[in-house]
Amino acid sequence: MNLDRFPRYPLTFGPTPIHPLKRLSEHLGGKVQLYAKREDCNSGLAFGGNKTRKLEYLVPDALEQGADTLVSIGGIQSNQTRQVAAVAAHLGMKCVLVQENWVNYWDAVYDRVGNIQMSRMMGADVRLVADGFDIGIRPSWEDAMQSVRDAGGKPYPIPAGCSEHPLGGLGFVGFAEEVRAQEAQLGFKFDYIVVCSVTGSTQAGMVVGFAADGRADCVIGIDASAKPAQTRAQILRIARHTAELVDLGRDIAEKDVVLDTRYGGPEYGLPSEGTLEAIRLCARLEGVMTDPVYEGKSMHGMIDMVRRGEFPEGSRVLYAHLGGAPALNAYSFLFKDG
Ligand code: 1AC
Repeated sequence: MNLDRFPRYPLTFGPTPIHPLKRLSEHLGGKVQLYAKREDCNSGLAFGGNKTRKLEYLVPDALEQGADTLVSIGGIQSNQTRQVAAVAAHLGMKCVLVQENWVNYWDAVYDRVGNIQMSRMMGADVRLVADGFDIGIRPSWEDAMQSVRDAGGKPYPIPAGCSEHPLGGLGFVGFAEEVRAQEAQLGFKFDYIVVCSVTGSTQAGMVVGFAADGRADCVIGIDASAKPAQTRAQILRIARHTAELVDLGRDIAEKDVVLDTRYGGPEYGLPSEGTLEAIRLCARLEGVMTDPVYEGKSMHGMIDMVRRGEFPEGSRVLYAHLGGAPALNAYSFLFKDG
């Protein structure tokens, strides 16, 4: 496998920490050891997160092309767009963000706090669009790119989650390589890696990265799109493309993509009772914050699988914490009583 031939522009602090979730593991019976790898504190750029790791591989391409404006898309409380705004500010580039109406949730301040507040504060041109949730390529985003061209600028396209970008899977191939190096220091290997999936390139990159040592199907994706067929197809397609890019040396098969569809409901962006219980449990036992859109759903999945005995006794499970806590402000009503 050859990741090193792709230029990487450093935006993160370096390898992200791994730490045990001791009290949560004990609370759940102590038969499975849970750990977290903290992509949520990977950078000093507006709280970072998984997209910042991916953007390290897109930025050299944007600079090479002489682009002056990063153009991205997500929901109103998109973490992706906040991270793109931060990177644009850091590089001295302009930024246009299309924020679609992906979530059926109305809180008085939903479009003013959290991620979108920070994007505005970092100087991004934030454009609210009424279209609903879809992880594919969107006309609103293509229109935004055209508007930059019409104004004489040079846009650089960064699709939702960086996922449909040809280089979007590389960052999380690097994540797997980083985990392998950390495992060598820890003196053990993780049996499973739990990760939230919506637009697909985070899990796709991990599948390729862990395929290198035979662990592709140890990556347990937890669907948070509530449209898992589209998410699964996108993971598989991005993983196959990324495997070719890095010369993995073998094809990615259907069975390499494990996507658990039990925890994504009731809808994208809306938590179930189980999501909320997991968010509170993790916060109260570990002081680790997760959100109702992404990480609360993967935390729910991991906790529920431990409770059901789905991980064999003695397993070590690594929870990939991808970020997302800035969106919590937009859901303050749900947590008004804690
Ligand atoms: C859906 C890409 C995504 C975000 O935050 O915009 N994770």
